[in-house]
Amino acid sequence: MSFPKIQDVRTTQVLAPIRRPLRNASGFIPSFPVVLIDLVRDDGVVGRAYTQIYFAELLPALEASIHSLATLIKGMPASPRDVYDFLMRRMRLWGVKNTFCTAMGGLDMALWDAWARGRNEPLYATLGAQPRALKPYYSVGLYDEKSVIEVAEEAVAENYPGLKIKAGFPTLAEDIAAVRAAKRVLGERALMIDYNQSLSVAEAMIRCKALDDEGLEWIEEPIIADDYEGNAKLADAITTPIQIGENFNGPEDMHIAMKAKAMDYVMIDPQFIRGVTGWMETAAQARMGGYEMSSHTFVEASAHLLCATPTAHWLEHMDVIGQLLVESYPLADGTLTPPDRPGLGMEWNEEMVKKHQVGANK
Ligand code: SMN
Ligand code: MG
Repeated sequence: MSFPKIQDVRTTQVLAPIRRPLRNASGFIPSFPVVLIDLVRDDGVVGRAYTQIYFAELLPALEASIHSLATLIKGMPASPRDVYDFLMRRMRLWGVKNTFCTAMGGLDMALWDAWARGRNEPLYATLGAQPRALKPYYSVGLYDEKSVIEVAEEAVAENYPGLKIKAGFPTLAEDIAAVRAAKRVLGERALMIDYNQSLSVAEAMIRCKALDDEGLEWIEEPIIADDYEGNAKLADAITTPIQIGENFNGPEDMHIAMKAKAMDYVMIDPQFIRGVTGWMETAAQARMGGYEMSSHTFVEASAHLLCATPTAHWLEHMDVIGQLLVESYPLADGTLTPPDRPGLGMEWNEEMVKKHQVGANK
């Protein structure tokens, strides 16, 4: 059997408008800097995916990384697993971390999208899974005791079974006040908080202990993400589950974090985990270790991937590129099921993309 080959990789830098600008304890994201990827195969199938970076200033570097890797794989058979293995070998001396990691994740997602489109089936089906009604939570930024009421009401009005807010105010009292105010509105719905790595281990120990009886679904990234030893101490001392994983650079980091017992739950990011291929390698580890696995951003790819994840937990619903898509991924009755369109099911809304495009050929 001969496989179609990778002919071209085209990219577009955009600043994707988001519903609520995202403030967290470590920075501010007014709109989402994203690189859209169109991977063209020589049989005419185009695979679509995107990558994101948190600061507009870094967007050109992300786009350049995608093109650098693309030059290495052009002309190769467009088999996602073979391309993944080839790049891991070819990049061994330099490593595939950070921006190259996300670039590779984006290319891998585009290759899988093309693969599934070529078979005229949704990605979940290509992965041998059925569509599932996933549990989405509404994910927003840092809101204090007063302003959190409006977002919590939004979550309830839209029937999300959960809400995640950022934490990490100057004082613990402010964190607790925001949590309690949100809880009052949410009732039985889940509440998660995310410190975005802003605390020292000592401070995290104090704050997490103080928050331990607030009925939180999880406490996310209280300290530096790859301080696995520190995370393990917290996970041991705190009853509320400690959640990490969005900063895992590839499935190798899941392996290391599991060995360190660094978390109770895991949530991985489709680009940072290195695409569909890296996700499936991590999902297998999560099953072995018995870890409930949630997703980080990338609603579209995550929706398909969680259907093929044995320990699937929550779907993070932070709509980064919904406004740039022809059709988005709506909630129904408080659940989200991936669409049965071919591949990931994303088509660019050209008009909106043009409007938000960055760079010379606008
Ligand atoms: C987050 C960080 C950066 C961009 C988007 C989202 C956050 C999360 O850590 O978990 O939602
Ligand atoms: Mg987070």
